[in-house]
Amino acid sequence: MTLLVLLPGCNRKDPINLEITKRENLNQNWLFSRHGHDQWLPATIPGTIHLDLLANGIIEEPFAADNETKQQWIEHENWIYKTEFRLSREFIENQCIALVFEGLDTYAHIFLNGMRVLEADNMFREWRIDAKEYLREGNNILEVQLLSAYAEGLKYLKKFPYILVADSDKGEFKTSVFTRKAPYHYGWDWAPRFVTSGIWKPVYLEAWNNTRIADVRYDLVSLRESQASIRVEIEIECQQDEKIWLRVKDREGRVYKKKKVTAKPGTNRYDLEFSLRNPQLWWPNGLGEPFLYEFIAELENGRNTQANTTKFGIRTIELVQEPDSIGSSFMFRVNGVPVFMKGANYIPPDMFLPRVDESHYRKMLQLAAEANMNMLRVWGGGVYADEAFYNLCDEYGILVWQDFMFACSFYPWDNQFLENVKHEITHQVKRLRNHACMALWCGNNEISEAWHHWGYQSKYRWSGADSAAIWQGYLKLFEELIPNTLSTLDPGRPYWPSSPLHGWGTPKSLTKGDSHYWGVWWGEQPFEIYEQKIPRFASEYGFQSFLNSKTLEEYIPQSEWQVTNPAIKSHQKHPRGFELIDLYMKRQLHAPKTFEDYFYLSQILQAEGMRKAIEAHRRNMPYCMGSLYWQLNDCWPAVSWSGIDYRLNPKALQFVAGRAFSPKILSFEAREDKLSCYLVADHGYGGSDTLHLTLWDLTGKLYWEQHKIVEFGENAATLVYSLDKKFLLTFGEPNHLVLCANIGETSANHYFVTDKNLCLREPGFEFKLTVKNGTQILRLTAMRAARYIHLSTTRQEAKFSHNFFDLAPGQTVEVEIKSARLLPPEGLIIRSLFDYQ
Ligand code: BMA
Repeated sequence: MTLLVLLPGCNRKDPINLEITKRENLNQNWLFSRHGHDQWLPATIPGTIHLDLLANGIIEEPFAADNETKQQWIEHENWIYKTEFRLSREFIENQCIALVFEGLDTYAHIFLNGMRVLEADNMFREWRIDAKEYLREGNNILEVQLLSAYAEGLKYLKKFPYILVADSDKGEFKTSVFTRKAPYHYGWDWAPRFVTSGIWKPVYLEAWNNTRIADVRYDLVSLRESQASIRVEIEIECQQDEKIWLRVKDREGRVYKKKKVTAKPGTNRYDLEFSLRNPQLWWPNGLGEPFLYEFIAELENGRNTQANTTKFGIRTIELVQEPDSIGSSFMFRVNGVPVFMKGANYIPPDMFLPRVDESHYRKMLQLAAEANMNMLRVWGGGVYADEAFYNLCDEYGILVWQDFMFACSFYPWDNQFLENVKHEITHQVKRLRNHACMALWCGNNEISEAWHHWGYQSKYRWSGADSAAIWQGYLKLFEELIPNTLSTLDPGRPYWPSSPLHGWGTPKSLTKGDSHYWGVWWGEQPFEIYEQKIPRFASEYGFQSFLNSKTLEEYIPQSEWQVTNPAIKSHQKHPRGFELIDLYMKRQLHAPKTFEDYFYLSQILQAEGMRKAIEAHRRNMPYCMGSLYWQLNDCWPAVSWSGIDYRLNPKALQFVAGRAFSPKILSFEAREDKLSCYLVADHGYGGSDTLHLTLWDLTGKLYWEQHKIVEFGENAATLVYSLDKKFLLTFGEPNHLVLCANIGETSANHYFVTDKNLCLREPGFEFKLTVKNGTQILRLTAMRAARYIHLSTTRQEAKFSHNFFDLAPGQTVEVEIKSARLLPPEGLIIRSLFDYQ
């Protein structure tokens, strides 16, 4: 939501065009100092202490080498930020002036012209105070004292009568749960520990006279094909009685509804309802256009107008949990259509978020959309994402599963804490509820699972009484406070108290609710287990891989690239990470010969595991109606579960998941002697076509083929062909064979043995680089079967539209290349699994 400030005369078509809210941006001229040291250095606002120290040369790049360990002193210090700004008489004479901090990280004492005006203690709240009486014409001074979040949390911890848990918190004392601050700042199994401080979002003064639009809420009341009915609730803050006009219109000036009211001192709420004929709907990615209307809510008081512009998508969304013979469904229905959710879990894209700009979010969400994703889960151990993130999700048709920021820990439940959380929830829900992308609110990540399955009661020696109190605290927060707040602020959207419903070790986790299946990785089970453990909705599952070499090189020189090197080790935050990668590598692939081999091998290992899971989930629709892997992105250059690394360079997973999430896929399921070929099609992709099946020797000899016209339903997984494995194996040894299925552009390959046992031969690539309509195209053919082909370049940067794909013998593929200059043939590197045997 953006506040549109109309400056005098800026909209000449409007008869009434004077402004009533004015903004005085206070992001400039800041200096900062360490408390007790009188050295003032320039600061960037919005920002964070680590970035200011870096910009002033006080610390080195925090992500380089193992600098993290050297920079832990920062979290123990208090920091002071100050700025001076001038105000005109005209500005000062406004009847109301508010000082607004959109975000303070975290414990902040604010002084305006020497007077203490605010104490803040929650990173996720907006802070707005009446500042008029403290301001003066001419020079003004604003000072922000930022207290050590660790020290403040520690005071709270020492007073709190129970031992709470925060296993991810790497501090000496686990203070993170006492502080409403991004949990991942304290360390996670993919994040370093940087407990930041800062004015992390914009700060400004806002001035107006008598009446102000404080909030606008859009709700779809009803939807029929020919008509949508929309209610707009406008919240007006008022000083003295005033007659005002309220209007809802569009950019073209078409007025949908107007109303004359008398605002009373305090907060006033007005409903305006209107209908739209033949509404254009907002559809998730892949199912249609995510159409957005732009509405302007306007306040006019005879002297002037104020306007609020909101993009609003018309769509219905339901979470359908219908009991069936096995358990209950867990399915989203959008505009009446059941939609299989395809996507990943999103974590904050940096440790230092203020430096992430809109173009970074755009690039990331474009990658998600290109990978055919239609849902991201904003995971509860990070932050409520930036406005740009939700705007882009609206634009790309990516639904958001929104966790509240609580993860894997137990939190206090005293009144002060709950009151603080209530403000946080209120602010965030009001901020996000108008977004078409918002699908679901979720209380927390894995806290219910932790309570029931992680053995904390005995590990932390909680007495029966302590256990009961901690669980009551949990219920107060996630079963009372949050749902109660939502019931007035956003009753139409589903609320899910904790993700997942049941722990992955219990059979119930597969019959009802959502599931985090960590039998792979944490449980060391083989990837094939994904084919048996089918949940109703997979909201997490994952496997680690190395980042891209180019990204790592920026932070750790090649000369240090060894798994035992301290710098490399510090970029792997899972205690058994390398060990587990090696364990699975031994099962699936040949061991890496050099450190460099890890980049490719660990990435295809991860991609292959995730492919198995995604395809199994989709083949089992409608039993399973969602597949969100862990995790989309990274917050620093790390070895992690992500498919896109910190620099937004895609890993093999990003390409492989993109194909597995295609609207139409072919997928083989191997069970004993049977090989079943499925076609999974999204809504609108059903039909009939010719299925081609071919069985090859890896060297290129065609043994067997079959063509058949098959029919397949939309929004369904259809078994299109059943094969007898024994029959196929009469043609050759299993390690020499590949079975290929094709329907038009859609294809799938089945290998009869694990990759390490495949007898791959030198693929005999032939390629040609051409230019078609200004785009460089690579036409690539393999003479023999090629597995996990990796295209890269020697020097110049280039992006490939496809990568990490297989080619059947004689098959040709066209790949688009994007680069600043045309890529010369000698600049192209083509490798495949054969090169790593
Ligand atoms: C899930 C997440 C995170 C964690 C990931 C990998 O449980 O919710 O807590 O980073 O697993 O271990």
